[in-house]
Amino acid sequence: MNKKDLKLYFVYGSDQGDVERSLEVIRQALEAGITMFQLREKGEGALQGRALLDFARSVRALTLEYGVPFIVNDDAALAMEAGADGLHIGQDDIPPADLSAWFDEKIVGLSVGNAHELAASDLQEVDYIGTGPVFATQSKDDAGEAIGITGLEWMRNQVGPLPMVAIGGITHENYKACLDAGADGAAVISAIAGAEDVGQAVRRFLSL
Ligand code: TZP
Ligand code: MG
Repeated sequence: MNKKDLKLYFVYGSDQGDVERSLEVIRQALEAGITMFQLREKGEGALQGRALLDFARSVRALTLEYGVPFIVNDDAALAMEAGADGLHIGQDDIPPADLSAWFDEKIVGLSVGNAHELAASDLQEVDYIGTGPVFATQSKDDAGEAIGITGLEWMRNQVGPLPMVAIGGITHENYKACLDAGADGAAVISAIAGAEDVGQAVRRFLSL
């Protein structure tokens, strides 16, 4: 992968099944210049089955239109069926080495938040890591303790040149500090999805 794609990585789902609104948010974010997109379908009202596949295919089409890599969270089968560019997995998901050969040429991201998770991770088949939560987040109940800028710096020193994206509580106010700590970019949910003007929020990140 190109680590530049991690610069502003928007993570989002159908927003409690409201597909039309969600696709509009994603289009606005793409139009404004997000560099990567992850479909993370979680929580109350999450789409399932055919509806989720249809949604994923719509996102696939949109991301192709803008030439932005499209990553699916957790669900390897959905990533394959939707023709995604890759998969993002957590510590409790399928180990990267057990993924089907289909993913050999795709982008595989793994969440690695701290020393314990790093020790438990085989990074051989991993194209980038997502490190956090850097700051407190409302977007993931089991995100664990915030590692702060010092945690991010520590991880950069451990993983050398491996592409690394900061995640968790990233805002316009702390984005630059994450880059300065060695992150190639930030993965963001609420500071984009929750913004009054999605396009403006994206452009402001990209100007920092
Ligand atoms: N993984 C670690 S923190 C987090 C995920 C998915 C949530 C990030 O969301 P936000 O709203 O940008 O803090
Ligand atoms: Mg997961």
